[in-house]
Amino acid sequence: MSINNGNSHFLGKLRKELGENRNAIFSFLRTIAGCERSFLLSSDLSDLFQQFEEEHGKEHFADSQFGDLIRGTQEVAIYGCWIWFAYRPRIGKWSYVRFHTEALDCDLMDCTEYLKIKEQIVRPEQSNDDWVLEVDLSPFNRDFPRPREPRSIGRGVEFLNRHLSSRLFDRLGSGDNSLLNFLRVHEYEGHPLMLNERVDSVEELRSALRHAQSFLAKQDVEATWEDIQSTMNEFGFEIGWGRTVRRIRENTSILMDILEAPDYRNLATFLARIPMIFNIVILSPHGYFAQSDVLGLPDTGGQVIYILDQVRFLEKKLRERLYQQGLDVTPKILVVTRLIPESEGTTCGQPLEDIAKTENAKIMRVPFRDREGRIVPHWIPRFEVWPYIERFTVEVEKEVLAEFGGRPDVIIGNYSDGNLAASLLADRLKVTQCNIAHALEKTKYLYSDLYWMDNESQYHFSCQFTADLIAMNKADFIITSTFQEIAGDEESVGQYESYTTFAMPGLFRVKKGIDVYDPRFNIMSPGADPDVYFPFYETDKRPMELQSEGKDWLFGDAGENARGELKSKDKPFLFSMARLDRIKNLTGLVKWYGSSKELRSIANLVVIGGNISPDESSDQEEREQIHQMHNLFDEYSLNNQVRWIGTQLDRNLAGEIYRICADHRGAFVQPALFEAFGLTVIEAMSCGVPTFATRYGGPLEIIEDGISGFHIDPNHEEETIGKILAFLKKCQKEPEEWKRISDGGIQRVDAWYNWERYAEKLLALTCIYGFWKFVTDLDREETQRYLEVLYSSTFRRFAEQME
Ligand code: UDP
Ligand code: LCN
Repeated sequence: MSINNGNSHFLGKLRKELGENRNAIFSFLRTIAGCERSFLLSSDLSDLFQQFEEEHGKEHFADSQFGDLIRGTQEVAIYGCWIWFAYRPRIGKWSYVRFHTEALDCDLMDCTEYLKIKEQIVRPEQSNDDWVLEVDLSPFNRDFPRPREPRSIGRGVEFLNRHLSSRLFDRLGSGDNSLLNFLRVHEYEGHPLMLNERVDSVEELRSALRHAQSFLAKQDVEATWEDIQSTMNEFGFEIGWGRTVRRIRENTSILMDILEAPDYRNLATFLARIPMIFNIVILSPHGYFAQSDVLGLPDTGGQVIYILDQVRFLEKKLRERLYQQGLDVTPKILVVTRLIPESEGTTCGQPLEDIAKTENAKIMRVPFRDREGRIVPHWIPRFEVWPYIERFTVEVEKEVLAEFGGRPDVIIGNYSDGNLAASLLADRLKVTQCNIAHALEKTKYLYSDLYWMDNESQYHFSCQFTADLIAMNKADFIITSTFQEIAGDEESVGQYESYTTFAMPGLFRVKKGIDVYDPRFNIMSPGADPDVYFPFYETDKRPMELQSEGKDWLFGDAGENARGELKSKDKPFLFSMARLDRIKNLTGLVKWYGSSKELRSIANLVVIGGNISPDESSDQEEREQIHQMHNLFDEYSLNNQVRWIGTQLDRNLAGEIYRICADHRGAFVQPALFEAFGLTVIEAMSCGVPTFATRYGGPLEIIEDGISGFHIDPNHEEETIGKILAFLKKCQKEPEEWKRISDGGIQRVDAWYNWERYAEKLLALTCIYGFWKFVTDLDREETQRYLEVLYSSTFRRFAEQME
């Protein structure tokens, strides 16, 4: 084991404290051992620590290394006389420390030793197996520079630009032609773009640019490419430099500057202006994917909204770009999903569907097939799609090539299954791959890795986590909605970070699965469609029919798609809307409300989610939640104060319901046990509804507590109820308080969650990472090969067993 200086200092201090503060440390370690549990989470440890300090005084570990260790520990493993601490002193950094409770000594260990202990605890029969498959991607990335500061995490493109420009500078100095070659590969339907064969070396390019510049200087800035085309062709230039002389001048001059001395800003600007994106494939295989009547169906939620909005804004930006580049080309976007023949009431059985509010974007549906090639007719949960992905991808390849008449320019994967399919397809077609996780399941389920075998028949995490590892390491770039999605915060582990080091006993041991400092990560938050989610006070934009339909759902007869009535209609109401998954915790919210007399006296409650009749649901978890919801209504007699709407509402109508909630001076509550991002949170905020949202996941970053909404901890019921009550009471006395938070939410979304900016950046990233892939020798051939082995030896084996 090699210990660097920082670590040896840390260990030295710990050992010194062991000598000086022996009794207190020993006593606390014994408290841990006394729990008689094999693992403790950070919250368990912090409860024990708090209790210890209450009993023994705070002075023992004030300003101590041991105290810091306890505060920064994410997990404790207890095995025999050893207590192991997985210590995370800061974002993305981990150390493993073990104490011997009898000898009272401590050591720093490497992660493999720690993982082995965890494996021994879970599967003693496999005891200390040195020969299990150990996945370690670090050797492949050893030479690639990466940022060091947590603040640089998720700003990969900025880092990459700096790195690329200095590399390019060295290369140009040594007469390298890579930039030139890159400019020459671009073509559209057989027509060359940017440069023709007259320019064959960097010297010739410089000379052509000089000629072009003196020629352009004499032209009218408003003249178009057609006006100057023949002369430009003779110099060696082809269409793509700009529509007008003004733009063409600008671009030739940026390129001259780059050839002189590459500067990262110039390089980024120039790359983003090259016409290299015409056709985009977006993969989202699982769930019901359609434009209406699917939201809220099992496994069908924010990802669908996200993609449909993304497509509209991407197409708009792409059209604007191509126009500015001087091309009269209509870009094409295909969202590829699975075709589900048995999906009555939706369009999920149709092979092609035009996407509304776009010119040329379509949903393409390709079926899942079994081994014999028969179409799988029914919906299947996202955890069970694995055996079908490979066959699906092969069929998608044919369909996409036929639809585009060629290869796409970028493939964007969504969620674990879409990202795996994107990896396979991008590999086969040799195009740039972008991943969007939306939500990684690993952090959602406690010990989903360690005890994977216990849950395998329901969740198949063997396949999913292997697929995640493959896809996240194969992608050219990764988009995340928040920082915490990558690297968590000071206290909690990020979703991607949880893939760094973990064990799945009996499957593999992951020593280094991902590095949160990887420059492929880019944070780009989605937005909320401003045509649908706008402030309640913009009355001109609110159609009367929608308002009265919304009020009917809230205050009219319950009918068979709703339960409960709001008897006092003038009260403010708390509102929540989500898929009826356990993790969304809508039943938790109903229970909090039911059990709080005070809350019930101040406000009503409205929840939208699931179905009223369990027979209507095809999903086991949803059926359980439906039963639980009915039980809560009965147990707390909620029929006069809670309206539960159990049907899928069109999002324009849902938008209006947020606004009616604001009209009533109510609040939105997002009570999830974990929420990866939380589109409903930004929707509610955009409509001006003060929002309380879970502190576990994206909402922690979206909302600034007390300014643009509030954080709640769904595990601390009383505190949460107290926080909501305090706000409602304050608003009764000081109505400006409600307005303050409502305005704060609107401003926050305006400033940070914006689809226009998102689309602009996604296109720029595609160009820059495409260039990276092309010009450097870093297209990671070795990594690809390694991941292929993982795919065949592990993923495929487990996926085949599922069929
Ligand atoms: N939604 C809806 N009707 C429903 C349930 C959800 O319109 O009955 C929409 C909601 O407005 C949001 C999306 O579905 O746009 C859910 O996204 P979110 O990110 O909140 O959660 P997810 O379902 O993706 O986990
Ligand atoms: C999936 C989730 O679970 C949500 O938290 C996100 O908002 C949604 O996808 C869109 O990315």
